[in-house]
Amino acid sequence: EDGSKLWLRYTPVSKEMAKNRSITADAKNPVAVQAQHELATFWKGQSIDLKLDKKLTHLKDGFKITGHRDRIKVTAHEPAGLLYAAYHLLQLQETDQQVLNLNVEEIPSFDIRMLNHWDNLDRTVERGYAGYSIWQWDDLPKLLSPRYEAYARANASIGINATVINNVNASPQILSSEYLLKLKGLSDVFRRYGIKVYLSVNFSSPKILGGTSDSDPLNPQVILWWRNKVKEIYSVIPDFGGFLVKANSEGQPGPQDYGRTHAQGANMLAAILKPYQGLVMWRAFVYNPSTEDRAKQAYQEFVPLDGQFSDNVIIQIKNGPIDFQPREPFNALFGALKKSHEMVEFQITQEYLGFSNHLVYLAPLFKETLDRDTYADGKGSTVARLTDGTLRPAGKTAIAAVANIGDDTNWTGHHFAQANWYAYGRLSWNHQLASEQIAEEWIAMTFSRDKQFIAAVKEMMMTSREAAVNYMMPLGLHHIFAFDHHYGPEPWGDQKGGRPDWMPWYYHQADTIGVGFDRTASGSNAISQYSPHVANIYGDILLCPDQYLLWFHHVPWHYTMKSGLSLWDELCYQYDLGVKQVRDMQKVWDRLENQVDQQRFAEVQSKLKIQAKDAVWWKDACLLYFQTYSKRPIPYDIERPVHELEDLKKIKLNMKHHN
Ligand code: BDP
Repeated sequence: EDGSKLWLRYTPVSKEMAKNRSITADAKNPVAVQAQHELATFWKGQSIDLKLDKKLTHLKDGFKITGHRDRIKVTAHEPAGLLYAAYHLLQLQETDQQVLNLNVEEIPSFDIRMLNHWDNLDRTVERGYAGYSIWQWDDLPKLLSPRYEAYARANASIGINATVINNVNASPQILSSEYLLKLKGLSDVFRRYGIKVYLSVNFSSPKILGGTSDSDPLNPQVILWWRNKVKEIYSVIPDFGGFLVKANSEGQPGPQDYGRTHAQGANMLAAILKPYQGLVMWRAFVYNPSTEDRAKQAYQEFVPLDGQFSDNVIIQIKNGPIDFQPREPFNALFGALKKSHEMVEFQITQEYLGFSNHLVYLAPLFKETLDRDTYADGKGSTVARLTDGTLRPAGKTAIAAVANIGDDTNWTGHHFAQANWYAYGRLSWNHQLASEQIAEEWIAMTFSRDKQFIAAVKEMMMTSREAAVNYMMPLGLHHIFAFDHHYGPEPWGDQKGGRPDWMPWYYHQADTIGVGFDRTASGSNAISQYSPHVANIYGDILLCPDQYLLWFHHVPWHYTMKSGLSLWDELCYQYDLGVKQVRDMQKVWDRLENQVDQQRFAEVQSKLKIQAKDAVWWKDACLLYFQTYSKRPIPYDIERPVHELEDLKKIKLNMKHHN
């Protein structure tokens, strides 16, 4: 049992049962045929009728299911809706739910439910912790690995319908004719599962690949190059989705290299894609080393451009204002852009959450952002409702997340990291689902349907994200990771000559008085980017929730917290709690030994050991380091540090980006 089957463990019906049934589809579309095939192979009931109904536009690519187990009718507006309905039925079957009197109507929350792969053409993966890229470029398009279909099927089973197959730090080479043909090989497989292909593009492609004098978006030669390239793409891949662009960010080229704005750059591409119904996802992840607080920069850059973006441009915004930290407040851009389409970008790959070594269930993190009320259009302006078309008219609505998939046998490095891929897909389909429900489904389909087993594992998953925050960066601390690889703690980190906005001291601001980043009016005033209601809460030290305290405030060590403890003591107890929570996760897992296959049990068990050791490492490193400022004792009822600070400072992990 190597985990390669993910949550797709349906067992085929017997030959006997298969004989006298009628599972019919009135559509000949390959996606509809796929739906019929899945049900014919795995559904244990009698008759199913799959129908397309062109009138049911309100369903989008969702579906309606009526009837009972032995007589079911599925209707959809799109062929993909039939496929999603098939997986819905199989999920009910696999999780032992009643299929009597079904009357289900599901309409997806977002039109475009997208994965972003940060895969390079040499098959390394930026921030990938599950081996090399699954795209075998050397063999494409001739040889199609069976993994491509398995990948597409897994995505379709949770509603994902779009994939950006290459890194946002994009090689221009992906747009070469040679690679476009390879891409066609992939897109032909994905199409049967309702998945469209998108590409990350390098803004300098015209110059590098096409030999134009520059890549200025207003240069007619440049525009002509893009126009021809886009034409070529659509001649090879007629349903191509569009471009994702990281421009003028972390050294990537962009329109600003030529004195043009993000809007000018995005609109140039959008105009060319428009006749093909193509889209531009333009990333808002921009910041520069300057005296300005990094957390404020994307807002400062993009808000003045609001109203200038074409209607087939969507601004793709990371969930928080810095960078996929274990916990961040929501990005102030959500709602602040009033006339531009916005979408959320999450990170499934655990760049800042212990790679594929730590068990961290991310549904609660995703929901924390989606459910946050920005108050941008009054009460109820959650990030989800601002981006799903409920509150503001939108063209196509979308959501994206950076994938954690690699060529490891179990796809994601850690068996439980599969749950994060699953959870992202389920939430992109329906952002109102509860994290608990998603966990239950996933456990039942991946491990066991035993009620007690599900309850125990769910409990472990549900605490795991808080545990990680507690042992890494409680109370709003952020970005105190080791330089570059972002695995272990390095609150003391200071690379000589390095960018200040990549140094931990920039973020924690520890001194003899206290710790935390003052983002109120007396500090960087990042708080002013939020709507007044939110700013009043986060900006007031008395009202600010503990979980964001050190994000927004520089707080004295002796400050009395809501708990009655001093800040210093509270910090110590939080780190200690994180360690204890991981120890508890170990206990829960060990107790389940007889209920899990040997291989997955042992593999998860040994990952939990790493996580427990890392948690102690984090706790000791952070407490011993911050203690050099607080000059206060670690409360005596807490486990004592087992490391010397000086030894921890010497740890040089040989963690390459690509391990
Ligand atoms: C950061 C990663 C970096 C990415 C960048 C991005 O450390 O590798 O290229 O985000 O999102 O989190 O562009």
